[in-house]
Amino acid sequence: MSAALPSDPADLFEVARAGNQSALARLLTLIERGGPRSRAVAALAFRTGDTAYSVGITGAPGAGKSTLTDRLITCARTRGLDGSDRVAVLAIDPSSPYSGGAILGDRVRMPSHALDDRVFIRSMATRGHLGGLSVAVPDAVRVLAAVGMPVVLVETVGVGQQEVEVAAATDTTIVVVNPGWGDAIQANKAGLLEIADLFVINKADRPGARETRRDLELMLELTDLGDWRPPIVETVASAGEGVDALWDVIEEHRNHQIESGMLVELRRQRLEREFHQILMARLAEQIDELMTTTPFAGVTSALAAGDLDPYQAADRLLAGLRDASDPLDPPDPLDPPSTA
Ligand SMILES: Nc1nc2c(ncn2[C@@H]2O[C@H](COP(=O)(O)OP(=O)(O)O)[C@@H](O)[C@H]2O)c(=O)[nH]1
Ligand SMILES: [Mg+2]
Repeated sequence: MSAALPSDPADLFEVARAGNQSALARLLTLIERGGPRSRAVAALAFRTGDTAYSVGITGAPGAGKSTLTDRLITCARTRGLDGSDRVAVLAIDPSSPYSGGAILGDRVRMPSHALDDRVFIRSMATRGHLGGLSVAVPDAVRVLAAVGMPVVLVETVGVGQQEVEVAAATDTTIVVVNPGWGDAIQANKAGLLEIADLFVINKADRPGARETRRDLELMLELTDLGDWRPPIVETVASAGEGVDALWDVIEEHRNHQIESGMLVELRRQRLEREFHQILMARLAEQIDELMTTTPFAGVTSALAAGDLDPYQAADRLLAGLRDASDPLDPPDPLDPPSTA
């Protein structure tokens, strides 16, 4: 399996499409790292037009997301989605117990899964990727789709705003809570409520599941819902209880999205958001670069000296960005911005 992999992204795709998991892992590493090769991989994946149905699993640390994901892999393998039994997992939660492409638990209990080339599991970090998680994850999902993965499960810890956004960028978003959740996690409750297509009360073996359900139902009543009312499913992921019912609800939501035309519309909106994120990240990068150039150091000193107010300083910088498209006529940033 350690045969040398091609370095050209197009060749890597070909090998990955033939089922080579190391090649697929390499493609995702390139995506993570950012830079020109990442762009090449992203472009190749995008051009195929292939899509995967993505399911986000988010919630507080310890809620049971990884355990649940583990169970959902089994559902995907045995029941499939849309007639396919392949499945990929992207773990964005750094504490997830996946190591070296193996998920602890099932793989240990079922050694045959260790060689299961129909399951691909990957933890993701996005240190080098411009735009961070919110751009790297959609890229990664498209790479997985392009090599033939029909379903991608994305485990994200629902604490930061960016993580919540990543979870929201999946076709079906599952918010995992536990009994007693109402009092425990106030911080990002509103954010999580907003993105949930369905709720899972995991650890339903513990006291308080009924109260948590009531709590959620009450909140849903106060929320302006569209034509999909997020169902609430109780599970005991550690024992595999309720997971089949959860898979049913995922399928239901997927069918609803397809039949209502929402899937196409939401994917279009997400692509637009992605485009916006990339633009923002690139502009931020350009601004940082400009700030290190001598003329713009002048703007900063003029600001410090009180000759420019912060708005004027920003005007100068933006004028510089606009005019930077003409490298033969670099603008003097201390000149008043052109009114053209
Ligand atoms: N009692 C109980 N424990 C569970 C259940 N599901 C998961 N756990 C345990 O909760 C802990 C955290 O689970 P994990 O899946 O790593 O949570 P994550 O941080 O959300 O991914 C582990 O010790 C699990 O065995 C459940 O349904 N009931
Ligand atoms: Mg986890």
